[in-house]
Amino acid sequence: TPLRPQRFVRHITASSNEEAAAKTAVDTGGPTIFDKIIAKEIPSDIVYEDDKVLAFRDINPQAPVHILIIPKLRDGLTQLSKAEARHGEILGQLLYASKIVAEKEGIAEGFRVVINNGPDACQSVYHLHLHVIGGRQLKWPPG
Ligand code: TR5
Repeated sequence: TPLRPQRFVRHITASSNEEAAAKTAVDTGGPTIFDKIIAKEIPSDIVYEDDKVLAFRDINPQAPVHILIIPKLRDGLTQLSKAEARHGEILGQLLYASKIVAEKEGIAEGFRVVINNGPDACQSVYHLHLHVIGGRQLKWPPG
């Protein structure tokens, strides 16, 4: 029998609702839920904010500390793979904000920063975001 393309095999083995949902999410370039969070039309638990970035607690935390850091201006950055040289500054600001957030949360000694890019990485919201995860012993490799 012919081999099935790996992509298909991975799609039918999605092991959680989140994974399955992420498989259906596509990068349309349209507005996302994060626009409403930035506009404060939807409440969020903000832990850090400056003129360029916003950090707030993930609604479905995967660890005692699970914070999302997003650029306030998406500027084409629906996902990391859309990054261009002009995004260098905001990318640096997001990464630097992860350190500030880790310190604020008391996890600077051990934390993880994750960016899920695209369906195969289970990205579900197409507005670039860093996950800052910690507060427990994290496993490696991630799933
Ligand atoms: O799967 P990716 O990497 O795209 O991460 C998206 C993250 O956004 C997930 O960890 C979700 O739990 C999180 N998320 C989704 C919503 C949401 C949120 N975090 C805070 N507040 C949220 N609201 C109000 N609505 C969401 N749909």
